[in-house]
Amino acid sequence: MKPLSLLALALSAALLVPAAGAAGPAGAKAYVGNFKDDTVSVVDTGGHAMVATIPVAAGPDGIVVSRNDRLVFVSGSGSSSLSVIDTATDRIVDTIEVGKGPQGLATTPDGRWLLAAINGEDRVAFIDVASRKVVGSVAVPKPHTVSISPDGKQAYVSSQAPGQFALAVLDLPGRTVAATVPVEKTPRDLEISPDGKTVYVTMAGAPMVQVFDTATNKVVAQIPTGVSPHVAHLFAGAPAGVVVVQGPGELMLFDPATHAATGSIAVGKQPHWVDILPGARQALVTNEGSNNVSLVDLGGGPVVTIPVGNAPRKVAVQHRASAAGGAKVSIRDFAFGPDQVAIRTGDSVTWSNDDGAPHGLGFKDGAPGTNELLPGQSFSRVFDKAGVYDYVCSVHPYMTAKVTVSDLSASADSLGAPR
Ligand SMILES: [Cu+2]
Repeated sequence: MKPLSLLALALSAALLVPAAGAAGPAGAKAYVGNFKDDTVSVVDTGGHAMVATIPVAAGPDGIVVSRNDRLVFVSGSGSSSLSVIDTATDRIVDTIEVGKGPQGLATTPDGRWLLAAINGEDRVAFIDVASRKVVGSVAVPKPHTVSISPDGKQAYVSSQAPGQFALAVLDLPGRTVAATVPVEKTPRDLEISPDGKTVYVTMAGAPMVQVFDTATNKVVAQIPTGVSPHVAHLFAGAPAGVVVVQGPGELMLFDPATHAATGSIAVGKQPHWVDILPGARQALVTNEGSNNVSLVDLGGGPVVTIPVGNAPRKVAVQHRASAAGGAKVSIRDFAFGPDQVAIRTGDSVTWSNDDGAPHGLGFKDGAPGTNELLPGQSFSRVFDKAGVYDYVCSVHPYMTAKVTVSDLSASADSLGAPR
């Protein structure tokens, strides 16, 4: 083989991915903010190991994974910026200046907006995810954490100004404060239920979870807990609600219908935060006092402990088990099988040439394909925009097929289906 063709082969190989046995995480990746290290630990929840450490803005506090799983936003509470991590490379790709002391973060179900509690400037910032620019703010005294309703229309914000502790209810389309609900003690966290009807609130010095009805903003129940509950959350599709209880170092489980405690699972020291894994059967809890995370089976299986950095606080897990999930198409007998696949925005399609002859991929929208997909090779494309994508084999144009991409926000994902 001539050197030139070797180079051409190497260039085309850069676009190709192995058909099977690809290296990389076995499960969704979790991003853990280490408060005292100014780093984020990346944990492979399938392989039970820390796979990367990423320096971020000082005092990592809020963390969210974008709805399409491609980016992670981390607020530096000791800075004035958010660090943006690309999940494909686990490197910082951007820094967004948002104002002094950013804390809690949340994204809208359609993935378009990121809300950031700018604690040092008494406002909640609205960030356009596509342009990564702050486009507006709503005044809220000492905002700490943010939770967005499943319909994307409201946000609840814990407001920690001394003497005026409250839950601020924001109207998102109007970018206004719709209501201010006074509470007796410092609100620590609040989380809206998947049906949007309930908010679970924890407060400093109160060994209970207060359950608010979002229709009336009144307390309708209290769930007694051990000392220092930090976060109470009912994740979509999960078999039980969970409460991270710092004093005893446990994840308490509760029945969302009766608000009764149904069990508890021991985790590490001074647990801080929790997120759910895809499938909603396992949760990941950060242990600030023991510098590790606990992977907890909500059905009561063994707890796996994974070391991370110094003082892990917030954690966010990717919404899907694998970035290369999506759909698979096999090329066989001079045809695409199946010739129609349906995926969601952010998903990928992987084509493998399982035929005896070379094929290719030509996309009608002009996106790069390949003219040389040899037997045994495969090719992947990520689809970020909803639509119908027709394609052909670039070697045999009579081979036609299509990919239908629907918007994540229009799917059941935001309405309580397991994510
Ligand atoms: Cu072909």
